[in-house]
Amino acid sequence: MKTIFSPLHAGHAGQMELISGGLVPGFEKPSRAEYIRARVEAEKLGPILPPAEHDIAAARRVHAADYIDFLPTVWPEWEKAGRSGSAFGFTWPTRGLRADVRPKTIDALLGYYSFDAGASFVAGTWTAIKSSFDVALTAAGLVKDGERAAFALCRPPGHHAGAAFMGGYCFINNAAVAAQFFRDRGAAKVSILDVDYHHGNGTQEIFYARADVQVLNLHGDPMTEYPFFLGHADEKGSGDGEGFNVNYPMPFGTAWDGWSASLEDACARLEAYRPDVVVVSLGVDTFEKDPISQFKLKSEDYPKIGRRIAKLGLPTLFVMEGGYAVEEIGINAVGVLTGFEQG
Ligand code: OKP
Ligand code: ZN
Repeated sequence: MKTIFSPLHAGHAGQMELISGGLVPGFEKPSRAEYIRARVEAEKLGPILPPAEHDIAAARRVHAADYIDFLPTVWPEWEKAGRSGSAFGFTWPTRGLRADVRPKTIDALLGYYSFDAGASFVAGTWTAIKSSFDVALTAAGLVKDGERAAFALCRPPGHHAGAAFMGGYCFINNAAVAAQFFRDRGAAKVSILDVDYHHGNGTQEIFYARADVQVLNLHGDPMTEYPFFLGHADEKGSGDGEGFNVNYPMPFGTAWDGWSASLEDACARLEAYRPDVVVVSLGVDTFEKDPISQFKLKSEDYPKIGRRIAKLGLPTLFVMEGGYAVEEIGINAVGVLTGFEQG
């Protein structure tokens, strides 16, 4: 399978994040993508190709136009305000506050367009976001044109980004953009299978009222795990979308037996839905040694995930999401892909 990769991700570097009472260098760092890229080469998965530039209009198909327009302005506005460091908000329009009035200063806007302080900007962030979007759409184009599968080596990731907000290292929801691209190019139905450790709240929100995109999410139970405020089993979709959103929250410590039972159920529902194409939000932070996660998958489990997905027998786009054990991130992510190729 072909991998689409852009070196422009590397400009999104040195951003800080809040965790456990302090400001620390972001876990979502450039070496993640470099380890994956190196493993794609070492395993001879297939050619690594650069993305073609795509019109940002494709992002507006799933995101609010004002949100997308805001993203490239963040760093210039931050600098204009005389700031350095990482640009992120610190005030959010939660219950009882006004989210219907768009404020004016950069601090206010950063809060207005985010749900946490987990997606911060540095000088190269917008260029990286755009390259990640281009990577997703270029890989989606390969699948649309008949390839059995393609790997979008996206960085930054996307599944926490909603229609009008960023958060959790995510800015543009690459998997959602790709799913919508398939719909716009003739696919009647698309399934998104999100195997990242964290609930893909953005993807769920974007497609929640829609029947044409099925969203299946395997993740740490939001009662105890980030993003905390979405991802429960009783969230099944609304209106036309009722029944087309399925959540599999699992407790801390979940290992292959429990996790693969959820995967099996998700795959059965996916098969019953009979989509034209599958988008896999591929996070490997389910790994036992992941520094910010609490599942117990082993490196030997990842090829089994790929083989099960291959058994669906559908055109498949893999979109990279999380995974923070950088030494093993390539082994695990590419393990899924080689398992798929063998399946
Ligand atoms: C992104 B993806 C506070 C700790 C919370 C957010 C995790 C985002 C994961 N900064 N960290 O789903 O892998
Ligand atoms: Zn994650």
